[in-house]
Amino acid sequence: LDYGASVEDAAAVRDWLAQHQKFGHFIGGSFTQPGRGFATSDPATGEVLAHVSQGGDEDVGKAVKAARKAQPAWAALSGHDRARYLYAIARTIQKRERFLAVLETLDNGKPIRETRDIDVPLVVRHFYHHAGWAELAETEFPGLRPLGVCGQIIPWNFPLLMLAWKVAPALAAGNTVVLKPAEYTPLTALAFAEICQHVGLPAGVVNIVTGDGETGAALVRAKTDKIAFTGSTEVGRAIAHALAGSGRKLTLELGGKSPFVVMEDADLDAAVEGVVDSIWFNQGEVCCAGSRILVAESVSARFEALLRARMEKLRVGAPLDKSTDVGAIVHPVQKERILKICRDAVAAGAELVGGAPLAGCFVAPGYLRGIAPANPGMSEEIFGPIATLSTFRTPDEAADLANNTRYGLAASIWSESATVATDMAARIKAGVVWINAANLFDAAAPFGGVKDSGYGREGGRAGMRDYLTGPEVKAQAESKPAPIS
Ligand code: TXE
Repeated sequence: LDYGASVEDAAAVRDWLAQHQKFGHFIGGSFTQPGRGFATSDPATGEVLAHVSQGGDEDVGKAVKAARKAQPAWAALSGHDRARYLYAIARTIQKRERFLAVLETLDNGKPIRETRDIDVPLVVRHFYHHAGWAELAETEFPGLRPLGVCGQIIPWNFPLLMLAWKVAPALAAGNTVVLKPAEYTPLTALAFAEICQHVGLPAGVVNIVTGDGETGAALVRAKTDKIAFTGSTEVGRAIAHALAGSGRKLTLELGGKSPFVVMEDADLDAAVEGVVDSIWFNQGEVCCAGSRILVAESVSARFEALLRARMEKLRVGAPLDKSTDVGAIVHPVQKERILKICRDAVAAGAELVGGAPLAGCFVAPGYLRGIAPANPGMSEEIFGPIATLSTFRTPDEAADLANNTRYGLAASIWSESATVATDMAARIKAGVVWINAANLFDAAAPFGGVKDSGYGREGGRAGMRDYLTGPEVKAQAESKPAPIS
């Protein structure tokens, strides 16, 4: 293996795992005794990494109680003092970034190049950015106050990053949290709990309860003031029903089937690189992946030839090897899900180019061509390294196809003309539209969906607003300069 992190980093992770072996929950500032639970494994090798505990109503209840107890004092700190903790967390993650990158790669299967250069740096950036918001919240949101205790449920595709997206703004706003990581990838959340201890974060401000969907359901039932959920549309819908009429705040970041629109005048080489960043990044396990490629018919043959040549160069393999482009699918269940959608699409007449199932938890990158609009492969989230490829004749048709989905999370448009690109952007119903780019994230830019992709925003001012409550503030509107006549 050509390690993307040093061999010492990998050894440090091995030592840490050997030291722990079994994890309890992190409640009120310390770890509980490990209880009945389950193993978490490296999907690339099947090796068991550690055992974690399965939280039930009682564990969740204790965590919520600890969070409730800690919240008034946390909210009473000056913004500056809360910022100091967030800066300390950011700095500590920065110091441990190689360790966290290896741990994430082992638990999730994603390539080390991505955890090292994308996931963990974005996590650090998120905590630094929200330390700034802790300083500013009082003056930027006059009259608003924290919600109280926030329950947060996160998925397995960007485990530490999703934790950061949820924990950083909640804490900056003066809330305390109970977070449940996904059952496939609990380890970086537990390493984060140690970081909270290391920086001396007051007990109960962050609590982490591990477990599966039942633990998530227990957290939804518990008396928190908000649930922030990222995951499947089905579970999101169930949570929305459970919370209806409760007066508790809810934000949902759900699935997507985002269009990747290549206009006639696009730079085709750049657009092909965009596809690599879009659907073959993170094995396609990305909620905002540009999974439906729509290309202008006049350039589609040239585009497809370039796409295929580029796809065949991608290296699928050992996630810790720094030359790997596509790592392991997170779990055999997810692999089977990907393969089934592809099998059904092919049975219904589509052609699968690439996309072969490989030994273990690996799937080769691929795309479905000649797929009918009504084929479930066109409407369901595949959540793997497989895109669909279809053509359009006119911009009107492109916009119709782009919007022909129950989702509205993201879109990516490729054109050398600013007018063409911005006209198309305005027609697509999605929370985020990238032009000549894909999968770009920043802590300052709000992220979130419309339609069945959910509601609420994470990141930036809008993300902070979703962790505060109180009368709507008119100050912003009032302070707008008068238009120049
Ligand atoms: O998601 P779940 P799964 C999509 C993607 C994927 C599919 C299934 O299409 O193929 O969902 O993935 C917790 N109450 N996304 O089954 O079950 C669960 O423990 C409360 C898109 O893994 O939604 C985990 O922590 N919580 C997505 C989290 O919800 C419950 C990322 C997500 O798991 C629960 C992941 C319940 N009843 C999957 N049941 C994205 N938007 O990025 C489960 N959970």
